[in-house]
Amino acid sequence: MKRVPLEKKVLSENDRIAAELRECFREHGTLCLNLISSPGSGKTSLLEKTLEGLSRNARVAVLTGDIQTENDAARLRRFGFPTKQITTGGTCHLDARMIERHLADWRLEAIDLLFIENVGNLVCPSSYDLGEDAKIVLLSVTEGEDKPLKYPSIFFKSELLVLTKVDLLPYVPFDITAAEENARRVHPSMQIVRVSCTAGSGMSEWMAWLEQRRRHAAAKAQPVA
Ligand SMILES: Nc1nc2c(ncn2[C@@H]2O[C@H](COP(=O)(O)OP(=O)(O)OP(=O)(O)O)[C@@H](O)[C@H]2O)c(=O)[nH]1
Ligand SMILES: [Mg+2]
Repeated sequence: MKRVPLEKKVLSENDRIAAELRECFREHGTLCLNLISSPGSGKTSLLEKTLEGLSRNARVAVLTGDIQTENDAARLRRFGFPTKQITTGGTCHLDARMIERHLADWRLEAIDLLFIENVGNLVCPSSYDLGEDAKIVLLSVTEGEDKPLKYPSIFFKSELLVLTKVDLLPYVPFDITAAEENARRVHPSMQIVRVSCTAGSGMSEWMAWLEQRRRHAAAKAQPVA
């Protein structure tokens, strides 16, 4: 029986669309960030806190992915920035075609910073390039410090680790130093910020990281002649 290498084909088609998206982002100087974590690690909360802290004039937009519900888009729309929900209907990750489709009626020239909140899942989203400038992985202190070792792919591919819910550290047996060491065993140059969205700690480091990445993307922008 002849085997059909379907997975490879699907992924290479995804890579083709992702490369086109990346080129578009670069032409327009749009910084695109892909936020990935287990369900409930605090992706939407981090985005809420981020949008709350931005000027009303900031040229920011959000695509947020979930299997079902518009809940996250409803939470994020309150801040007045363009926001769309991508409901996958069962698929456990976003793919480049979903991003392309949902961006079709947005003008990238009016967006400096595009956040993509992926479907809550620490495994599948790591295999799908969305054309982003950087993947960001979130790990909350209730999940266990061994997760970078158990799910190395996403920690290897992410530029930044956001350790979330650090306000809960006094109540959970989570060794934050070991978590950071584990992340750096997988990805030695990984940048790390410790954040609490409820207490607000670490938000200035996170915002500074964003600003530095945004300036970098703007400097790299190459408008089409
Ligand atoms: N104590 C504490 N709770 C938090 C913090 N950030 C988020 N939470 C809570 O964690 C829960 C999940 O947060 P969400 O922001 O919805 O997580 P998510 O990663 O977007 O979840 P999915 O989109 O379903 O994958 C909510 O009840 C939040 O209030 C934090 O910094 N500290
Ligand atoms: Mg969410």
